[in-house]
Amino acid sequence: MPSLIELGWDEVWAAQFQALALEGETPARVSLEHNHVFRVLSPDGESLAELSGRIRHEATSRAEMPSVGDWVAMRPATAEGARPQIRAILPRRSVFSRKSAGDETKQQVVAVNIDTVFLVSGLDQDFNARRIERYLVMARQSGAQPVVVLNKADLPVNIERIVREIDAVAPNVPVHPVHAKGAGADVSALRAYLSVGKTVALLGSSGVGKSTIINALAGQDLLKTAAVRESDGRGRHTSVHRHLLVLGDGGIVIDTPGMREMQLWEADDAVDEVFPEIEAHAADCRFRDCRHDTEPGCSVKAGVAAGTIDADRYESFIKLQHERTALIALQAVRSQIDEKRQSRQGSKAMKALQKERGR
Ligand SMILES: Nc1nc2c(ncn2[C@@H]2O[C@H](COP(=O)(O)OP(=O)(O)O)[C@@H](O)[C@H]2O)c(=O)[nH]1
Ligand SMILES: [Mg+2]
Ligand SMILES: [Zn+2]
Repeated sequence: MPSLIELGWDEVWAAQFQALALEGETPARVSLEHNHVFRVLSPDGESLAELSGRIRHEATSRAEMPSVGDWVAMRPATAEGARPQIRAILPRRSVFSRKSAGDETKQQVVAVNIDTVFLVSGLDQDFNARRIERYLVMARQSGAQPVVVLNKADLPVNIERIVREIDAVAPNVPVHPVHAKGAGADVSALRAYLSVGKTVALLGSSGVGKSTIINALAGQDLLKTAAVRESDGRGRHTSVHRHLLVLGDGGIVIDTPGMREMQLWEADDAVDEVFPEIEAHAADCRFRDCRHDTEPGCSVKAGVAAGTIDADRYESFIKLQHERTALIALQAVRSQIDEKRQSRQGSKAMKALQKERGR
């Protein structure tokens, strides 16, 4: 069984736990989520826990429920046979979110309390700079450190050229080509991110080899992997759940299923951070709040015209900025609807109470 330290526990978590937990509750980390039942890990082993009524009723959105990677205060199983129960969630240090797939304006939490995000691509697929930029914005926003991992380095491709291309779109981000499967497999470059208690989440399309990388790091087949369909080079969706695992040599990994849509949920300054060359020009724009779109006197557009800013990067920046602005508008509408619903519920409850009292 992993110790608390091996699960990522430290003095700060301990202090937060002290402040939140009641007597008899113990700390545990959520490793898998399955329709409101949660698999949690603690030094006592693995157990299935359910949510306390309070969390279920007070959470105003799915994002306020436990997610894979959360530290929780748990009431152990009782002698009477009641299941362990999650009573509180410790404040999250990092949150990787996306907008949930489809039309709804909802936050989907992908993983929390992660130190590093591996953005995994397969060298058998066309490398997509735009997708990497998008993932980088989301990773920066999460608060975790992004690392680009290029898997399947055994394939006959020009790795140096691809690494150069990535360096151009991901300045200041480490890039590691690795080889996870077959003779000569080597993922040792990734071990530096996996010291005891550190948590890494692996993200990327299905078929890029996320589960295979975890198996290689673990030195055993902990996770199922799937051959890529030859027809379209896409992976099959083997993993449907996010899954947190503790490695024998130290370190914690979170496997995620491939997600087709990766739309931003939040991106305060993250877009600017991923496009430092645009940020650098922005200081010279005529308007301080220039969006570098149609404003006159825009130094960024001048940079694009002069060729000092790459035109594709600029397009990508504008697209992500628009997505971000549209999202903020949608979120505002959403919260108005929620407020109305809550006040309606509130007034219903008030009427019921008045009726009760009047009797
Ligand atoms: N050639 C090669 N194939 C790999 C490598 N890593 C994984 N694969 C294969 O890629 C396919 C998808 O792997 P999987 O781990 O299931 O991908 P996931 O969907 O990202 O978890 C499987 O057939 C793996 O055997 C690698 O380094 N080289
Ligand atoms: Mg997988
Ligand atoms: Zn501008």
